[in-house]
Amino acid sequence: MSDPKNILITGAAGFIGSNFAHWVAEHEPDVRMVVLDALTYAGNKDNLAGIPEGRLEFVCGDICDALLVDGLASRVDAIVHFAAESHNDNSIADPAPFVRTNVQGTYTLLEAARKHDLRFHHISTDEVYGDLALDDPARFTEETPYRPSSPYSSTKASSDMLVRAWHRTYGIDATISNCSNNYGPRQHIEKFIPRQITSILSGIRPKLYGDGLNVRDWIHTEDHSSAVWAILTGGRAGETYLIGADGERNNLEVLSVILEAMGQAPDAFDWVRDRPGHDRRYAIDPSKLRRELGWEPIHTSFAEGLAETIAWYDSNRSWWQASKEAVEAKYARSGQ
Ligand code: NAD
Ligand code: TDX
Repeated sequence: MSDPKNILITGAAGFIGSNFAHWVAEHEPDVRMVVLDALTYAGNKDNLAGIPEGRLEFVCGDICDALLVDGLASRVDAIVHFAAESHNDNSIADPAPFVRTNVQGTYTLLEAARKHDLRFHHISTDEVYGDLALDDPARFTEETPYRPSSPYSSTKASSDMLVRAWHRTYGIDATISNCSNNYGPRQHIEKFIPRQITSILSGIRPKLYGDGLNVRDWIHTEDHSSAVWAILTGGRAGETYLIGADGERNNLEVLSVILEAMGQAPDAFDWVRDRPGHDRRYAIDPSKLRRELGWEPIHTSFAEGLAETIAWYDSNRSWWQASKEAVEAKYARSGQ
């Protein structure tokens, strides 16, 4: 058990980290947050708007900057590490920033946690386990062997290995969570769900990779936040927890829900080139998290969560409109 009152959150100008910071602001009134974020193309300081100034200090900087990280670590009692290069398609086009941020950045934070004896929670992904066949009854568990497929997932797997080694060798009080695909407000429009929503809002036809039958296990980002808090405060040192909300759906099904909710014809989309090495199916067995920490998701209706997400992109056009053209131009260059 830990009871952190001052936490350093990395990557909280991005999608999941910002939603976590809002969750903490709302649910944990005694906790003060320091956010370290480099504001890459994926970071947006406005994502933290609305959190009272006394609750959160924003520092623009790189998690690979050991001096900066050391200074911030000396002022907190825990690190929650979200910062990463997070998009598979980008990692295929240019893996270099993924190796740097995801591997070297995690190493830099672990060294600071070791020096200052901090609680450390590492945010990872189900993609470290590779993929499952569509007809396989199995789901990923904490015991599933690592078998990452993409440059992105292999750097996340590497960062998980560093965390495990720093726990075993140096005894740092670390936990890891591997979560499934998140959806919700403030997700970058390069990702599947917001790309399709913002395309429809812009009069562009949605794009489906390959045969559209790849399965992802969707969880609302607010449920991810509550699970991370449960693990940060109640998780056992050295343990891994899988986070998922029984949300398996193939991409065609997800797109169909979006098309219907937005008043489009069921076939109003284009099939495009598949992603090289495209993982077929992810599926999480979250039993350990539920059993040990009593966590339960609150967003149990995917259709409702998606409708709220569509409404968010509709009423926050200034958040995404300026970047839409460039994102689509980049995809067009790779035939997607
Ligand atoms: P995101 O791309 O939206 O945000 C990443 C944030 O990290 C951005 O604000 C960016 O500016 C910051 N960042 C990148 N490089 C940095 C550096 N060198 N120093 C400091 N800050 C840096 O990502 P996301 O989708 O919110 O993912 C957050 C975390 O959750 C990642 O670790 C990702 O692997 C993990 N995850 C994501 C999903 C998902 O569905 N998106 C699922 C499971 C796990
Ligand atoms: O336009 C698209 N059309 C399409 O069919 C895009 C952008 C994606 N896809 C497919 C590819 C995947 O099967 O949709 C699925 C989801 O794609 P992404 O949103 O790129 O997510 P994914 O590759 O599954 O990875 C996500 O979940 C795990 C996050 O981006 C990762 O950070 C996280 O670790």
